[in-house]
Amino acid sequence: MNKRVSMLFTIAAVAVMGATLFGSTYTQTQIAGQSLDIAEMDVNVIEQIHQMGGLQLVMPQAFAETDCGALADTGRNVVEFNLTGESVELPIMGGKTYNAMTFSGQVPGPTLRVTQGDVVQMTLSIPADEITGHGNDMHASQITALAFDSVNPGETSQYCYIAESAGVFKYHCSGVHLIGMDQHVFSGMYGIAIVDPANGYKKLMVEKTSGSGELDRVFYDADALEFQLQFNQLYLNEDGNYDAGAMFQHHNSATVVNGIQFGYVPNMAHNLLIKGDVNDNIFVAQPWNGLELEHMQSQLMYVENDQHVRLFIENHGNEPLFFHIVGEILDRVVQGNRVQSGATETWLLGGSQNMIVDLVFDEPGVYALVNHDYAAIYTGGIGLFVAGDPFNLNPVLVDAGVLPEAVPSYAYALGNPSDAVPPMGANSIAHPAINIHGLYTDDVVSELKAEGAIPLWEVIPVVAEMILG
Ligand SMILES: [Cu+2]
Repeated sequence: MNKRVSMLFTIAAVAVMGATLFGSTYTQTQIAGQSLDIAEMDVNVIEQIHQMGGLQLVMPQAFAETDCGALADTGRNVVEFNLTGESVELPIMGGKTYNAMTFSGQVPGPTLRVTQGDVVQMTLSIPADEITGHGNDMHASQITALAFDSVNPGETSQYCYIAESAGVFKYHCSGVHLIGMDQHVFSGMYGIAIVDPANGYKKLMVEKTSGSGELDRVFYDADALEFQLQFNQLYLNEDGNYDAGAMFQHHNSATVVNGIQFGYVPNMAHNLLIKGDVNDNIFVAQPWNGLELEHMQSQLMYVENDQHVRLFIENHGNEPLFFHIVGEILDRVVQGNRVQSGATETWLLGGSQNMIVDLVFDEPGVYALVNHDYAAIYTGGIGLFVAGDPFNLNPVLVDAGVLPEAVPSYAYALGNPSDAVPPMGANSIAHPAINIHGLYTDDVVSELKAEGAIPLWEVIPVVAEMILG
C-alpha cells in the first residue's frame, strides 16, 4: 500500500515539475498539491519530458574525472563510501509515520569523513525491490553531474573524486534524471561529508577580560568534542506522503534537526533524575517521551565546561537557518577553510550552505540551539545542550553507584545521541559514551548496538532502580 502511494506521489512530483518546465499548464490548482489529481494532468507534458530523456539533455556529455581505477593508482588515501537507496516508513511526531526515502536506512544518511586530498570512492546500490531509482550528488566533489545520474533498482553505480576542499558538504539524492529530486531530498535522502583540512583544525582563541577588566585571550587546543547538526523541513500531507504543492509554496509541515522535530530535548528519564517524577516535564516540548519509543526517545547533548566544542552544521532545507545558541556566543564561524566571523550571536545559512562553529560553554547550564526563525523554533528546529552539572546530579549518581566518581558532563552516565555524533577525525575528542538515537530502521539500530552504542531504553530502568532503590 505504502509503496503504491509513494509511487503515485513520485508521479505527482514528476507532473508538477513537468508543469513548471513548460509553464502553460502551471495552474494554482497544481501548486496546491493536496488537490493534485493525476487523472487531470496534461499527459503530453510528461510524454514530452519522457521523449527528451528526462532532463538529461541539459547536461553536457563531457569530461568525467571519475575513473576510480586511475584515481586509485595515485598513491592517495582511498576512502570507500557505500550507500544503498531504500524507501521505508519512519516515525514522525504525534505517533504517526511517513513514507521516507533514505540512504542506508537512516535520515540523515551516514556521514562521510575524509581528509582533504583523499580519494572518495562512492558506491550507490539500489535494491531490486526498491520502488524508484536514486542518485547521489555529493557537493564535496567537483565532477560532471553525469557521474551522479540516477541508478535503477537492482543496479549499482560508482564514481570517484578527490576531496580537494576542506569543509562540510551536503550530499543528496538527485532524483530520477533530476525529476523528483525535491521529493527524494525532503523525504530523507540527504547527508554530509566532512572534509578535514590537510593540516588539521586550528586552535581556538577566545577573547576574555580578567582582573578589573583587562583584555585577555584564552587559547584552546584544536582537538574538540564534535557534533553534527543537519537542518531541514518536511512537506507532508495527512497521509504522510510528500506534498510537492506545499514545497512550492514554502509551506512546511515540520522543521527537523537531524531528521527529527524536537529530537534533542529531555525525556521521562531526565524528568525522573531532575524532578523525581517521570511525568513532571522539565521542558516546554517533550514529544518523544517514553521508553517504548526506544531509539526515538528524545535525548540531550552533553558537553563539559571550558571544553572546545566543534559543530558541523548544514542547512539542507528550503528555508534559511538563523543558527543561534541561547545563552552562548558563537566563538568562531568557519566556512570551507576560512574564518567568517568570531564572537557572533547568530549566523545565517541559506539552502545547501554549511559552517563549522567552534565554541566553549563557560558556565554550567542548559543551552538551546535554535533556528532563530520563530516559525522554525515552534515546529521543531530546536535542541538542547547541557554543559557541566547544572542540576548537581553528580552526588546522586555517585551515591547510587551509577558513577564511580564525579564527572565533568552527563555524557559519562548517559552518552551522547548517535545521530548527533560524527565519525572521528584527527582532531576529535572521543565522546565518553554514545547512545542509540536517530531516525533509523531496525537494521541500523542493530548495527549501532553491535558497535557498542548504548540502548538507553534498556539501561534507564536499571539506573532508575539503582537511584530509587
Ligand atoms: Cu532518491
